[in-house]
Amino acid sequence: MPTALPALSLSELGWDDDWAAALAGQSDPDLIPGRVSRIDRGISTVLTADGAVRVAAVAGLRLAVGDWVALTDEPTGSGPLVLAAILPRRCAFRRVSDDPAAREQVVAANIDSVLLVDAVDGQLSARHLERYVALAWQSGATPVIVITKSDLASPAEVDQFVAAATEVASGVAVHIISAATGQGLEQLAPYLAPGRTVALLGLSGAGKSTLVNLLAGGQVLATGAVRGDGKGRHTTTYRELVPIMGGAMVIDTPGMRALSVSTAADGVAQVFTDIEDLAGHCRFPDCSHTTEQGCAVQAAIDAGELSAVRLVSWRQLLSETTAESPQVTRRRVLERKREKATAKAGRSRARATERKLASPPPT
Ligand SMILES: Nc1nc2c(ncn2[C@@H]2O[C@H](COP(=O)(O)OP(=O)(O)OP(=O)(O)O)[C@@H](O)[C@H]2O)c(=O)[nH]1
Ligand SMILES: [Mg+2]
Ligand SMILES: [Zn+2]
Repeated sequence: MPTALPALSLSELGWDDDWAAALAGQSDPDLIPGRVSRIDRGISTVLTADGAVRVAAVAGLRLAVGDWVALTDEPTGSGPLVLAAILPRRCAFRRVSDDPAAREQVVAANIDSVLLVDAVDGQLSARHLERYVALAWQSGATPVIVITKSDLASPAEVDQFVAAATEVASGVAVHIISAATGQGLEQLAPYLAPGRTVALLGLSGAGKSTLVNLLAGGQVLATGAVRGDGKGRHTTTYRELVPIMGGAMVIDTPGMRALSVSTAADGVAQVFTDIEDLAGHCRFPDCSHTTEQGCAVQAAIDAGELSAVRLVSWRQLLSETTAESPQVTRRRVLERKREKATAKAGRSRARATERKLASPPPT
């Protein structure tokens, strides 16, 4: 069952003038705005200014948690609200499976920051964190690394964690917190201003739902113990947008392990800006950064300024971003276009039927 949510004003849900303009751009002036908080087997919970409503799926409109949608109460005005449109997303954290034929999933839409939650007792490797950060940059939101459960490690161990995270993600803020002791929570305040939306991502068992509960001031979401081998138990099985104290919204997500960066070329470049900058100083523009004379990347490794492991990682992620064949990319683009067209056609059909029903019978 969806969580019982108090009715919030549109601005508390993140509505602003630009969203209002996007809604006004829709053909129907009587559309009702709402924000998708959860999706269960085709039924979405949408938060409107009058409270939460349940909305049935409409073919061709693939909703994501965090989406702003336009609802209509046509044709009768008294039945359940019907999904009419998804307002264009400002940004979205997307996930693509390694299967090239698979569809892209939007994990969280219209988020301001992505909090990558990494527990000190967890199993998130630096290599894995790189993927998370690349996808977070690609989403258009600001990535932030949150190292949790600091109460379970010594200060020296926590320092090591911070150093490892900083090396992986230069330019990304790193915060150390403990949901058990409350340490460091105040550092998250800037991301949680009224009207802001953050997504919590990370491995199962990292403590995402525990953190949401703490921020929400109550047991809103289920949490689960970590197994003896340090792995989580996949306690959270759906994504959910939860309003928290202070006026922000948090999207909790199930732990994710396999992350493909095949569609995140820009995000990967952003994670490795240090290497990309160095590569710009190599003597040969087509330098492979292996044995060439005047290679600035190898020089940085020799000088101890860049780890060789990071270069390997950069190559690996780059090769994945170029692995998607043009045909597959084209298929994805066509799929998105088809979705849009189907949704539009479905809506005009529904309107034509309504008009027929409303018009007087022929005499
Ligand atoms: N000691 C300690 N334990 C914590 C902390 N935060 C979370 N935990 C525990 O870690 C376990 C996993 O927490 P969850 O919040 O369920 O983890 P999750 O990231 O939501 O996991 P999934 O829903 O499976 O993705 C629970 O037993 C929590 O009580 C913390 O700061 N310190
Ligand atoms: Mg959880
Ligand atoms: Zn080079």
